[in-house]
Amino acid sequence: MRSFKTLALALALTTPAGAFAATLHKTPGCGCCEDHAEHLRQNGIAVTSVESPDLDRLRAAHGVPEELVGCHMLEIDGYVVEGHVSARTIKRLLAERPAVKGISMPGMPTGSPGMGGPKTEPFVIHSFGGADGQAVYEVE
Ligand SMILES: [Cu+2]
Repeated sequence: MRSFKTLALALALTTPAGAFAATLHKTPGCGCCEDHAEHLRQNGIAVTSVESPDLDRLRAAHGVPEELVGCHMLEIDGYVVEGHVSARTIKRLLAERPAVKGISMPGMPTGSPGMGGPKTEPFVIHSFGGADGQAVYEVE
């Protein structure tokens, strides 16, 4: 099982552009949302961005906890990804396919993909909607 997971992860990290498709829901006019979409596209995730005026309702419908609300919401392959999470971490999620609803990096940390400026602190990515509720999925 472990070797299968390792293989799946290796495949996911080397999959050619366009192999993953995603919808990014953003507040109308959000610029850093679009910069994050561009980061994902450059890393092989085909993102369509959609302006969603009622993001709160959408998040509630997808079980995103209030404290884990990020900048924007991505739907990809049955998962929800909140905020400026890197393409690498998203590909890890899709390769490992944990039993959670999604992952999130709350807020808009400086230096994260799509956000300008230097990185000043570790990026903590949480998972939610799993059997254990919320957990730390990755620290980048
Ligand atoms: Cu943002």
